[in-house]
Amino acid sequence: MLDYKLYYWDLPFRGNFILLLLEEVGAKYERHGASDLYPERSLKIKNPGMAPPYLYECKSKTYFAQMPAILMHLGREYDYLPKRAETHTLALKTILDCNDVLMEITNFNGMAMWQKSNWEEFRYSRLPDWMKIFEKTGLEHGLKDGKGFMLGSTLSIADIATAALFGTMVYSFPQLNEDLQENAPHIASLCQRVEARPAIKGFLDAQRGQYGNGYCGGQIEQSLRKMID
Ligand SMILES: N[C@@H](CCC(=O)N[C@@H](CS)C(=O)NCC(=O)O)C(=O)O
Repeated sequence: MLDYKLYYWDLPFRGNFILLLLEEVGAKYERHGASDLYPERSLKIKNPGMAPPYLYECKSKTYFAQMPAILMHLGREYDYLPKRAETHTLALKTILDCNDVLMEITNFNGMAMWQKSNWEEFRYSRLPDWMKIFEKTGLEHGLKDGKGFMLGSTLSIADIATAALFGTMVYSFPQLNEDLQENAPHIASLCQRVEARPAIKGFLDAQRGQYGNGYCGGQIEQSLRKMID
């Protein structure tokens, strides 16, 4: 029996946050193109949402939009949420931080293309600060040399989200690997450990084999590549 249908493009960007968790828990899911719902049907579904990703849950016959809400829902369903109030809240905060970084690296969803001056401000000021925020959070709550996780001794949705953010970023733009190693070495190693988990590795190998280093697509990815290359 099918558990979920994910509506998103064949790009990792926001989709991988959900896909890595679905793979990790062994959920049965189908992938559908974003255009099956977006934009025409997005107002007509139960629990309408503005933009992909959308997750359809078969057992409740409901749709969920907003990547952080989808991850929180799956985290609760599969017991990947920290139990304590502080770390539970930090799990949501980590996912929201990830979504802010996605927004910033795409210059607010491609609202305008990157120019050298604002790109450099982002790459050498905002991005390192974001990396340090993840590093400090991890070190304060459970991340150690080669072991431990963002919010304790067990894997949670915060680790999945962190790997979906920075693992994907440095795979798509290897030039940023040095930035991550310098500002957040424990996060770099966490991403590698999460990406090496068997179900996740199988998925990523297949995705990367098929789609290469594609990131968010569109003109904004071209603009990003122009800045980084
Ligand atoms: N806050 C939403 C943002 C969704 C979003 O911006 N999706 C992008 C693709 S990753 C999109 O299709 N945007 C087009 C639009 O907003 O109409 C989330 O986290 O899911």
